[in-house]
Amino acid sequence: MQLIGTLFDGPLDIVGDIHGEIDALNALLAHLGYDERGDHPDGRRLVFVGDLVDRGPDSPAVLNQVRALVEAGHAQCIIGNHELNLLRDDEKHGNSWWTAPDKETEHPMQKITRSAKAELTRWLETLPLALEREDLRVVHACWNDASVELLRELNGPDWHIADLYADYQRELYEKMAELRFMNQVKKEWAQFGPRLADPDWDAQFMPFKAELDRRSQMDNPISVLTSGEEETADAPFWAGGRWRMVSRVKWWERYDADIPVVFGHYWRRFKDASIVLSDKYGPDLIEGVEPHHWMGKRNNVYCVDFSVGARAGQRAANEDELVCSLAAVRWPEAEVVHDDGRRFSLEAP
Ligand SMILES: [Mn+2]
Repeated sequence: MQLIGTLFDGPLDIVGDIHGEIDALNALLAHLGYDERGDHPDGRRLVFVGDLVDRGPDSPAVLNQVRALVEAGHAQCIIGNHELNLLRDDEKHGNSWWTAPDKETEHPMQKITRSAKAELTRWLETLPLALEREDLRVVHACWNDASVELLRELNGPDWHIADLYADYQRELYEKMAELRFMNQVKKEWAQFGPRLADPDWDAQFMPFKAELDRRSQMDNPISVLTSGEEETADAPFWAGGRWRMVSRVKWWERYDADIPVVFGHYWRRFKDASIVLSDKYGPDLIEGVEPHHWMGKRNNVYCVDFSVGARAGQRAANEDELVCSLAAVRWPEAEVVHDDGRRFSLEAP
């Protein structure tokens, strides 16, 4: 399979993270001009940046719809960190509809059946981790040249992303065990591990845990592309219910290539974004960047994830759901279209 694939030719509509919000997807596709079969009168085609699932009410419907669009040749789709969790059957907050369908969920959610799960797993295994062409790159979280290069060299028929991910993790742990590093991690864990989920802990920096966490992310190119670059934090910080020793990197401030990148993942928000938005990863990395401006060192990088994944929480809290939205970037027009029909021009990259 193509881990790094080739983007369709012609005009594209690149859709941000959907997170199970099937109504938002249908509304957005209608505003973009697609009919119910996914045909567009101007021959446009869709690209999905991943994170189709979790948090919203109907992840199976979104998967089925995107799969049908892909199989009909109307769309391409790449893997996000949430699809990676599904492929690994790794239970995380918001994905029990897939990993543990008998469990009660925080918000109402359509569950997956056993047979649909097997079939959708086979489909997800066919999806690439990034797409590229001469004038554009699309990835879920981060375009990192070294990681893309490693994966591009592996393009071939036999890969399963979940197996490849497990290989990278195993290699790292073997390397760290040889260096007797894991003994240090264990010692540190015995001393401080139980406090990591205690907000009242006078948090100590844990250098061995920090290094293991950093390398688990950065030595695995699948992790880099699907959830971004990370670095050792200056001090422990509290986010998403635990103390963390590594923090996310604004990789776009280092991105120095001519080719623009469109990606999702980072839960960008409008200025007055509501309180239910996740604090899972700590600070908002896109704070201060206008919602419809290019960003980064070369002003040619754009995040199209407008946090529609927070809508389930907003519904439950009776908040204005339109603070968060689903959006798409039209290319080459460089226009952003939201699921309520609002349109904004990006400046030239
Ligand atoms: Mn993501």
